[in-house]
Amino acid sequence: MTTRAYPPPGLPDWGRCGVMGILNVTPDSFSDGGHWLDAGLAVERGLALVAEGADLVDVGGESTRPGARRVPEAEELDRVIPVIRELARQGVLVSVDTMRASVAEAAVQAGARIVNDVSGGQADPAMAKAVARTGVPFVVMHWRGQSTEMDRLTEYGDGDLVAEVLGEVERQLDAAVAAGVDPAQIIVDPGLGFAKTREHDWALLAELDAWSVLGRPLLVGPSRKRFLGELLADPATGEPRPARARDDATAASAVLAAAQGAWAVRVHEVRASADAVRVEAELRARRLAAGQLRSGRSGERG
Ligand code: PMM
Repeated sequence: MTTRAYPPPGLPDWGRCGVMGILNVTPDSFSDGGHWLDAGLAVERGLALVAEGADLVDVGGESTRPGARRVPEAEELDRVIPVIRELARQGVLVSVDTMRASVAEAAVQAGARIVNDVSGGQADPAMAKAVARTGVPFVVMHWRGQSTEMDRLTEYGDGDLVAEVLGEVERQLDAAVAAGVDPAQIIVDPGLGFAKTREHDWALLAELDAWSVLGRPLLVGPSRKRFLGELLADPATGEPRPARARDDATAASAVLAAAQGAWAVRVHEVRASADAVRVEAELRARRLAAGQLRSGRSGERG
């Protein structure tokens, strides 16, 4: 049966799957690179995401698309800090999407309330300690290597893929906790598209409820990803559907993640997913009231 996770302490409980709007302040992200590089435009975009129903906004200054090269630290700071400061000042719940401890700490000082590290602390050995110092929630995503190499890191055993990924994430969690991160502050993420083939992404999306064994809130990022583009490929040419035409499929994935108990979904185009998770929550409430579902929560504090 599907359980729904409590949020980490200090974050609001939306009573449904939350929606994290994506704000990539980068020239080269795979579907929206270059759109929000100007800080003023980026802030406007962040506020627009909230107006469309985002519960929080994830601000990133470094693309993690396959093949992307690292951005110098100073440039990453220049891109994200002014945007985070202004959005936080205007009351927006902001997470910072970074693999650098220094950026994470500066972002929290500027008002970010969550650190979203796609490497789950593996890219920068100082990250977990920095997160422990700040005390904010920490997204630990399943990750096997940098963007330049992740497409070569898609070998998994012949057995149960979901169990294998969960086992790797458990080791990432142990490392974070050993560095001082409070387990109650950890949010987990299967890392769709990161060191994964289309088959892997589908297998993970089909079994998100298995993640409740970790007892942590689950964030899921299907937005505009390759597995959706390949599903919707042009029947005549076999060309994947372009990234910006994958938003309806993203919303469908979001609601299916919500139905499997996800704490939040991370999406570029907010409105459809925000509406979809509200439909899921309403239906869930009615099914609960009618005794068709048992209530259940994972991620209990402590
Ligand atoms: N995907 C991307 C970037 N950051 N963070 C989390 N927690 N989960 C994800 O799946 C994720 C992420 C890549 O997508 P983008 O470049 O369009 O932001």
